[in-house]
Order: sequence, then structure tokens, then C-alpha cells
Amino acid sequence: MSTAANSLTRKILANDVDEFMKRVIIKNPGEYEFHQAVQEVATCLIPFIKKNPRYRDAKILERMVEPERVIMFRVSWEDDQGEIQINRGFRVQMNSAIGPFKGGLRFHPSVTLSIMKALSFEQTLKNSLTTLPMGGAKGGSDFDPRGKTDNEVMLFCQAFMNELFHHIGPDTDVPAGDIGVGGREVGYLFGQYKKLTKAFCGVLTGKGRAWGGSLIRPEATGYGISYFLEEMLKTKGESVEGKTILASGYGNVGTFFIEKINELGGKVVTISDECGYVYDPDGIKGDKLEFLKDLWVVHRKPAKAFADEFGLKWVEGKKPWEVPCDIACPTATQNEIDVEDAKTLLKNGCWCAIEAANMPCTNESINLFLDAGILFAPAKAANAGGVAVSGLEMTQNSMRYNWSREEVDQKLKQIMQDIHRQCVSYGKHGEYTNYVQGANISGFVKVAEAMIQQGLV
Ligand code: NDP
Ligand code: 2IT
Repeated sequence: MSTAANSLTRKILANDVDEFMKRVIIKNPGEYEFHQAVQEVATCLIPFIKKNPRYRDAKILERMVEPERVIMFRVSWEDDQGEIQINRGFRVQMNSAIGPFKGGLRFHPSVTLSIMKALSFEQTLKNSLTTLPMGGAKGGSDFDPRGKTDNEVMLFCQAFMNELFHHIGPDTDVPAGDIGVGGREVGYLFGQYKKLTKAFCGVLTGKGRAWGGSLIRPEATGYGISYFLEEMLKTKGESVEGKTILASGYGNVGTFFIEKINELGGKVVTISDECGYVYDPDGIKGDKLEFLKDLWVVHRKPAKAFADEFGLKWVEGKKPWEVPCDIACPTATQNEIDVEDAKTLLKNGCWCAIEAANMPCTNESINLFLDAGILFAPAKAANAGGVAVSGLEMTQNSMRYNWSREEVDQKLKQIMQDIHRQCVSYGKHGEYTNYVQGANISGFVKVAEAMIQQGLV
């Protein structure tokens, strides 16, 4: 389908999608991120479902937007000053058709039920794309890790697990990290789970190497995005070599993305946070990257500290998307790129956008990229490497065995290539591949078939 036909098809189908969305919005009032995630998927799936009435008759999409279970709970703990703190905890167990619930935990003050539902819905399709048997979930809390001591983080994690442990287990639901939750937090969560249940088991992924963690899990999301990018560029006879790339967040995903891009000969020239961005025309590498790796993940420090340390340009109050580039890769959080940012990127010659964060582009900006006919990779395909290696960690835990770094990296690369193949097989129209459509349909079919085979549960 040409890009002009893309937008025409969207208009013709708008009525069916609007009807569907009306019901979703009435049932989930005010949950804007959830509406956004469902709308993106429904726009691709409703025409497909029309051609495949068995999915329509079984009401698969209607069932998929209803979480199997939502757990919301109080987390009370005492900070270092002896003051009582109250946070809210969440776990949305969205879909277990193809495996135990699986997905990260996010600790950030912006966390709401809407974001948890949106991300667990995305996770269901993402996990299906990995080819591994994992259902979809997401959880977290509005706890703000910035400025907290190590002791406070531990006390919070223990209080959070005091409730969560009732609902998870290696064969029911296996959480992992996300924003604000890395190796340290997974350690404290695991320790508390073990104390409460007396079980040493693979209930979380992203564990420490010495106690059941997989090699390459910390690197997996960033490396996987780079592998997916290579596959996309190959379809245009291109490679990462010599390309100028913009990134935003500089946490787990952002820093290992930069590391792999450097290895492949590309140049990442920006990182950012809510306050502004750092511009480094020479590319973030060597000592600069080593410094950056710890800046957020270990020290929870702002992006400006990076500019100050190395005398780099700091642009206050602006987003990095105004810098001319070949490739844009948002690596921080949802809705980082809006229509205006997308217009600026296109105007400055950007010809590829790849979502590293979850839902970093608004639906309107995605449509603009698709209409412009540039390469565009949605998060559920591009960033699936993290959860894929989580799946491999589960496999290693079940076998009570560890694969080498090379073995895990090789499997990760194969999975990313496989996801790319799936996107092309469902999304290619003539010369153009609509990766959004490819990822949504391919992820959906496997879950839908499993739901039909398991009956009405
Ligand atoms: P980290 O906590 O390691 O890093 C998050 C980064 O994003 C930090 O630089 C943080 O800095 C920035 N950030 C967070 N919230 C905001 C905000 N509201 N506005 C601007 N910047 C923000 O998280 P990850 O690297 O793990 O996650 C990044 C993205 O990748 C998320 O969307 C996550 O869902 C997604 N993802 C993560 C995976 C994983 O395995 N960890 C797997 C797949 C996707 P600051 O708060 O100072 O702005
Ligand atoms: O968004 C994601 O895929 C993650 N945060 C990783 C989830 C996981 O279970 O490894």
C-alpha cells in the first residue's frame, strides 16, 4: 500500500475504529494512555479482523482490552527521617494466553493505572512477537527514586513486595525492571520475596549474575534495538555506519543502545531529560559513555551533569528532536515525540525513527512518519530484546544452567531478526513496510489463536 493509500485507508476505516474506541473510552474513562495504546492497535487490527471473522466472532479484541486481573495496593514505609510515606502499587495482569504474565515494574511519580494498562496491553503483543511463551503484564508505583537513599529504596522495595508476592510466581507472573527499577531494585524485591515464601526461584528477571540472572540482560534492550535497526536499514541497502542518531533517555536502555551503535560505527549526538538536552557533535563514546552509564542508573542524576562534566553544549528547556539527524531514537518515556517534533525531524531530513522507549511517539506523530514513508519501527517490535532475554533467563532458571555471553547474544540477535521478519511478512505492501501494522497483526494472531483454543476463560 502506498503512503497516500495508507492515509486513505485510515479515513475509510475510521468509523469502525471510532465505534470500537467509543466503547473502550466509556469503559475506561480518563485513561488517556490506555486509549492511545488501544487506538494504535485497533486501527491496524480492525480491518484484519474483518477479513478473519473467526476473531470477530470470538470477540478476541474486545476480550484483549479487558485485563484478566488488576491489582492496586497501598505501600506504606518509613523514610530515613522517620516520616511515614504512602505510595500506590500496581500490577496489571493483562493476558496469559501464551504464557505466564510477564513484564516490567516502573517506579516513577508519573505512574498511573492508565499507564500500567497501556503498557501491559503493549507488552502482550510484544511478548508474542518474541516467539517465547510469555503473557503480558506491567506494574510499578508512583514512588520517585530520585533523591532517595539506598536504605530508603530497599525499604520501599520490601514494602512493595509485601503485597505483590501474593500475586506472582515463576509459573504465574514474572516481573522485571523498567524505568526506575534496575538490578539494585530487583535484588531487594527478590530478597523480600524469598523471605516471605521461603522459595528461591525464577520469580523475577534481571537478577544478579551470581543468583540466577542471565548474561546480556542489562544490555539486551539497547542491543536488541540496534540489531532491529540494522535489519530495517538493510532493507534500504543501508547500515548504521556513519549515521547521525538522536537519543533521549540515558538510563538502562539509552546507554546500552549508544554502546552498540558505537560498535556498529554510528554516532549518537544527544541525550536529554525533562529539563533540556545535551548536544555532543563528536558522538557520545569512550569515557563520556562510561560516565553516562552510571549517571542515572547508579546516581539518579540529571542530564545537565553530563554536559557540565565534559564541557558539552546544554540546551535548556528544549527537546533533542530539533537537531538534524538521520535516525531518531526516543529512549526515555511515553509521548516524547509529538506532531510538532515529528514535523521538525522530517523537515531536517530524518529518514528513520525507531521507538526504544514504550509509546514514545504520539499516534499523530506516528501517522505523520508513515505518511512521509520513512522507516518507522514501533516499540513493541524494536525494544522486545529486553523481555526476550528475560524469557531466556526464565529458560536458564528452569534448566538450572547458564548460557555464555556469546550464546545469549546470538539468541537475542536471532530473535530480533525473527521479529523483523514477522513485521515484514504482515506489513509489506509493495516497496513499503508498515512495521506498525506488521507488528500488531503478527503479535495478535498468536495470542488470538491461543485464546480460541483455550475456550472462553
Ligand atoms: P531507566 O530508569 O534506566 O532510564 C529512564 C531514563 O528516562 C532516564 O534517563 C530518565 O531520566 C528518563 N525519564 C524517565 N521519565 C521521564 C520523563 N517523564 N520525561 C523525560 N525523561 C524521563 O529506564 P529504562 O532505560 O529501563 O527505560 C526507558 C524506556 O525504555 C521506558 O519507556 C521503558 O518502558 C522502556 N523499556 C525498558 C526496558 C528494560 O528492559 N528496561 C525494556 C523495553 C522498554 P529523568 O527521570 O532524570 O528524566
Ligand atoms: O517494557 C519492557 O519490555 C520491559 N520493561 C521489560 C520487561 C521484562 O519482563 O523483561
